[in-house]
Amino acid sequence: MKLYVTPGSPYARMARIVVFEKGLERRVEIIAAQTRRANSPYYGINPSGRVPFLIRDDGVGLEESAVICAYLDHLDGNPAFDLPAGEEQWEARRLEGLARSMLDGLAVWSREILRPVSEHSPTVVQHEADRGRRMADVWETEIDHPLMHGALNMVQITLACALGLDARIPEFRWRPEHPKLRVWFDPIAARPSFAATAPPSA
Ligand SMILES: N[C@@H](CCC(=O)N[C@@H](CS)C(=O)NCC(=O)O)C(=O)O
Repeated sequence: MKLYVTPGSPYARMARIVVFEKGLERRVEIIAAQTRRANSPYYGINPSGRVPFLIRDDGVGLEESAVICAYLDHLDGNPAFDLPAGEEQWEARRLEGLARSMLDGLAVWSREILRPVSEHSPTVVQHEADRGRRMADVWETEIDHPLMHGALNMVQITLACALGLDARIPEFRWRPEHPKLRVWFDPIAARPSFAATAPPSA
């Protein structure tokens, strides 16, 4: 299989983490895609131009980090990161939505500051900075939830990839005012799968 990524994409990082955690390095070739470039040859592979993108062994392409992570996790018939089913699923899905929402905002912020300075929108930057701060405050409380502890799951992976965007966004300084998040994040960030996929600083 081929997994198209960029080194700074938090969504691609989620898929790369699952590859590592599931020991799929020999089955999944990681390929750097040229995104956000006019006429990139990558558009011939994935017309949306987004990463992550997984080309399965049967040649079928999959988009969306959540779908790709679930596919890779289920390959061995023994999924490790699935969220609970039954009545418990609603709590799990609520938290997954909250983590994804934070990640989506931070991804917009990091993209905005990567554009040429003359194209930065102060309005977008302020909006996302405010959102990022509010979401870190929410997570400082939600981090006590039992699902955020114990075996790694998709909510934990999503939140850790969101918080790890501080490497790309110097102004996203969540650490000083969120001590519980810090204590939660540091051991996760030290896992080999997270260390190997840490985003380069912008
Ligand atoms: N909802 C998608 C988001 C993927 C996404 O937005 N990826 C960004 C990188 S962080 C991308 O490929 N951008 C390239 C572009 O917009 O052309 C997912 O979860 O996989």
